[in-house]
Amino acid sequence: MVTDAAARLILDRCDELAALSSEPDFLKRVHLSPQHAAANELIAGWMSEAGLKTWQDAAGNQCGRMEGREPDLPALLLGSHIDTVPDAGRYDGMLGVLLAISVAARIEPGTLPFALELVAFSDEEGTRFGTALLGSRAVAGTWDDEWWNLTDDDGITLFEAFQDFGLDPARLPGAFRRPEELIGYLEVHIEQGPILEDAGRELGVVTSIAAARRLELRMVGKAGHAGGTPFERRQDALVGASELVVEVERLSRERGVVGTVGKLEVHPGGVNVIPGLVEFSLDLRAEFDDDRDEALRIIDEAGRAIADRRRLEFHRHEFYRADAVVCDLDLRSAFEAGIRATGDDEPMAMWSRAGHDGVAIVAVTPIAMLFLRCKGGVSHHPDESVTARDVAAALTAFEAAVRTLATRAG
Ligand code: HGY
Ligand code: MN
Ligand code: MN
Repeated sequence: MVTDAAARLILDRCDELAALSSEPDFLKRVHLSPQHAAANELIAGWMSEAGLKTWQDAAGNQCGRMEGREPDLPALLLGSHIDTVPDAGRYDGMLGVLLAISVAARIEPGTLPFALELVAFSDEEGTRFGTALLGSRAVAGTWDDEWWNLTDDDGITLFEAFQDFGLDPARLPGAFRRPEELIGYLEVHIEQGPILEDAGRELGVVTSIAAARRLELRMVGKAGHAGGTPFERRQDALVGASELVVEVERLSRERGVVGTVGKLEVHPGGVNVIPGLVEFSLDLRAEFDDDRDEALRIIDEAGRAIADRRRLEFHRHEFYRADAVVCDLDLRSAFEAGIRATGDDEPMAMWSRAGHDGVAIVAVTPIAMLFLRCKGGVSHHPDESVTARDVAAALTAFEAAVRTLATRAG
């Protein structure tokens, strides 16, 4: 049985990682940053203490491996991500990596019928370059060389960021894993929503990961004098964009999808100038691809209608798309056995409204996820929090799931 001391160790390590931030007043750790390098080093030390051989792969992911009964067996991969959104909580991603390390520390090396590999993915959020899952898509071998030209807010390309980090872009294919090297991927993550807490459950098993699309939207009007321009002559890009923002929420509620406008920039941005241009983001998710795509079609239609009515132009550019991913039933049943090992005889199942690295990894091996509740369902916020008791339950379930797969594999 897992002690609270084991849970406390994990929470203390989350606190240590939370100190590795590019910002003094809040947590932000992005892909290929000095903070990412420091986090990899800290995690490599903990992986090594747990009995793993460690390396940083050609994409900047921190990896570890424990051999099974014989050398070079295919591996069960455990992991999550260590990058964050701006002003993040300290458990989104990191908790899953640290739980995986604690599971490995509880397994006797050389005893499993498969190898155990751990990975701390370097970029699940996409905070620095916009496109997400750059670490896990390298592992999955689904890399797009177009991404080398992505730039961050300082105009640094992904290619240059690799070099600055000490990685050689030409050697990226070294990170690609082949299906025959892996037997599956397990990830434990905070739910990032209130469903488990509202149901009074510590843990839940994930059925599928949301279908998602992310777009940049633009409303183009005409800047003008805030005093002298009569309303009937205005082409106010901000009023047009605002109508669409409210419509995204209304349509999402009506259609049971999840649309969010998280970024919005007004140009030219003068207090006495009618906005001529608004650039804003759309993050759209649904349980199924068709629901996502139909909702986007309707939002697009609404944007055009608002633009027509207000003599504006409406433009959209998609920069991220991930179709819904179904979790593997065998791996999922191992997590259900894990939940039962904590005394919960009716494991709760739910689809993940949040995206995860498993969306990329499923291209190379089957995946499954276990959720643990987080206080108030809060995430992507410094108030993100979990209890030691729930972390202990998650560690018990995670270890039991690995041992269940080992027993099945004989
Ligand atoms: O946005 C998400 O769903 C994830 O936290 N990256
Ligand atoms: Mn996140
Ligand atoms: Mn996450």
